Amino acid sequence: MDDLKAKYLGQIAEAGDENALEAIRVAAVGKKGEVALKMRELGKMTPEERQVAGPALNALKEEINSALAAKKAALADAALDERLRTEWLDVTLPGRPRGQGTLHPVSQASEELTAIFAELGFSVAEGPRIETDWHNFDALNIPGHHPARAEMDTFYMHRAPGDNRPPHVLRTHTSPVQIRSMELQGAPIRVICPGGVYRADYDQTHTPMFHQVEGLAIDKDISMANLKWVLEEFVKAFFEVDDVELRFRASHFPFTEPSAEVDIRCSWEGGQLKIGEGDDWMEILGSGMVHPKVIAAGGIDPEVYQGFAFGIGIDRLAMLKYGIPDLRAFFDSDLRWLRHYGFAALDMPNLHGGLSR
Ligand code: 2NL
Repeated sequence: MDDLKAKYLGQIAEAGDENALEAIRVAAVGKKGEVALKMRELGKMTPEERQVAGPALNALKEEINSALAAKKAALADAALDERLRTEWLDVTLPGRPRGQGTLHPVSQASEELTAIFAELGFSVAEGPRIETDWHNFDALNIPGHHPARAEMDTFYMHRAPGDNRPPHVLRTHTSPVQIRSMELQGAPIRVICPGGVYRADYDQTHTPMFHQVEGLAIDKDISMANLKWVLEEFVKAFFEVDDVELRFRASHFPFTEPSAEVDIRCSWEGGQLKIGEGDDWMEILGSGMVHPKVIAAGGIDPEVYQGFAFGIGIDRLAMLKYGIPDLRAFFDSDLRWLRHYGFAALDMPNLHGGLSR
């Protein structure tokens, strides 16, 4: 019996894992283990022998069981120690940096010019991009036969078969938003309408969707002098120059009379654009005094009220301001060119969506 005890306690001490321990348990104190076999022999013993051997076997069984339990606990402790040693986590490590998005330059330009016109007393209006042909064309004194209405320039929406009403269009300018603003608000009114517009045109300098801001000011004695001052203030603020010279060239739009295209004095010396100095002129917008028919279409009496309007391409303004040479950059969805050109908005808090546009 002492041999048995020495054998199993020795094996238990040597056991390297729980599986080894279990094998020892089965062999020693299992139902068919060595201790059980010995117990079966008790029946053949004399009562005197049995009185000694019985308690001794029970004591041996208990000793082996408690040695097994102690070793099992020791193995678990060792395993935990090993995990604590190898699986530690440095909670003081800084987080992994995440890729950062930025405002699109067109959004940035749009927010900047909205803020500038707000200081000049203009509110902001938005409208649908799918328009009635009346709001997009008729109200703006663009007649049915005008080339702007040609299939080539305008995206027309489909009508259901048998529905013979005129089709809706993707707005070709934001002027219809101004018509809607006049309808809603009446006169006097000062409003700008920035947003995306659509024309069926695609080449190196035209994309089928681009962005425009139109402005409208109507009151009893608004004149072209007011238009000139507002545009000067806008150009100075937007391009961050102290002074600027504007040149009005006679032009023609169906919705204004008289109409003028506006150039700003600039220089391209060394390929670098400087605004407000030099001998070159750069066209930046179209404008004029709102045609009386357009004022009437907005539900305002043209005998009492008059006003100016203008339209500017935001995409080109953004390109000029941030030095982006290629229109296609706007459609790349790629931040590399933005970083390359040192776009200032990368360093600015995101104001987008904070403005009602
Ligand atoms: C351009 C520049 C322009 C307008 C847009 C306008 C809007 C209303 C009434 C009268 Cl509601 N005019 N917008 C005026 C002049 C120019 O856009 O180059 N357009 C083809």
